[in-house]
Amino acid sequence: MKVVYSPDLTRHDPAAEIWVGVRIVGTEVARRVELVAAATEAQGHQLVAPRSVTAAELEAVHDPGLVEFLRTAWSRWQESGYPREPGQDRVVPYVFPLYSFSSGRPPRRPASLAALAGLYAFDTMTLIGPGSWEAIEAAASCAVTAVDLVVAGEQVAFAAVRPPGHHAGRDFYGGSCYLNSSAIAASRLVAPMGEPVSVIDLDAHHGNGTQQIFYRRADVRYGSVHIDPAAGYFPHFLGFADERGEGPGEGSNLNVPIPPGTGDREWLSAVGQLRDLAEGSRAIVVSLGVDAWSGDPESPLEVTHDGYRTAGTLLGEMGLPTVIVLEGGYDLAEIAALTTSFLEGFLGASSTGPSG
Ligand code: SP5
Ligand code: ZN
Repeated sequence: MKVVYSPDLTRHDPAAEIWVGVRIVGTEVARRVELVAAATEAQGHQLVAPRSVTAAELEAVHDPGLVEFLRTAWSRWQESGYPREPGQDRVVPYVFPLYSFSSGRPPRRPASLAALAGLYAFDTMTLIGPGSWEAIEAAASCAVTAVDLVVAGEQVAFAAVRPPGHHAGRDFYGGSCYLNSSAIAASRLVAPMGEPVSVIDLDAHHGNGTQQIFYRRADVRYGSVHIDPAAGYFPHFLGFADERGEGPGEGSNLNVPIPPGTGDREWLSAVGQLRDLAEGSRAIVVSLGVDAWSGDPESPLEVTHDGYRTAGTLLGEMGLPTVIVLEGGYDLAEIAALTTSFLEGFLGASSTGPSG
């Protein structure tokens, strides 16, 4: 299997998260993806460099205004002087134009860059600094390169990337995510592979961004198993079971929220439901977050290494062309082993599965 990876992915250093107004140490660090890439290489997989993602590929799922903001925010932040006064060395929003704030009308474009950040960011935890754009773009480049490989006939390709993407929507970023690599990959798969394409999201958190991008689309289905937002978990406002898609997308969105403490048995039964949603798809994208692992600092789920291996088996058995994209997973001692467990399960099943 080919693993698409770029050293540029390590250039993003958010350095911190602003959580309940307090600057705390961030867990979405560059080392995560270095460990994953090294472990896959040690297992005999070949690391390949990405080609550049095109503007058209980005804008198939994202608002050009969001892309332009992310591309230019750090240099504009420096020009605006915030690093000196008040002494903030990362792009952070401070005011948010809520829907009802402008009586449902589209908000004005503010003159202040700190205010503009609030037009695109939905939280204060997702900082932008030097090198952020290069890594954000590289993650999308790795995702479309993995698509190229699958379109060219590979059964599966793995985009070993960060920052993650599944919380980023058409015109918003947050949850440590900026551009949605999994959604970019899924959208890019539709024309060459046919529809539907399904995104199966195993990250511990609901992928509200992927859901939003495809909510009214029938060509890409979205299914997710995640920590129940009703139990008090991020992204709090989305990820409930009654979100089933709308209009042409009605029925093509499936959320399986599960309570804190859930272990392998029930998590894997939910993965089975996601597999059913993806039945009949021409290709799948796996949003592979490994933060459902029992010791992860960002989630209270209790999935084991064997659980991830079996999830890999369940999805590999589908025998469909598959692009795997790394999402969350924050324990540096375990992220590589969890990822390789999934990949071993997947590859063991797909090599003996229905389409060989
Ligand atoms: C891609 C991904 O897994 N994003 C996860 C973002 C979840 N972040 C939630 C953060 C909630 C506050 N965490 C503070 C921990 C303090 N101990
Ligand atoms: Zn997560």
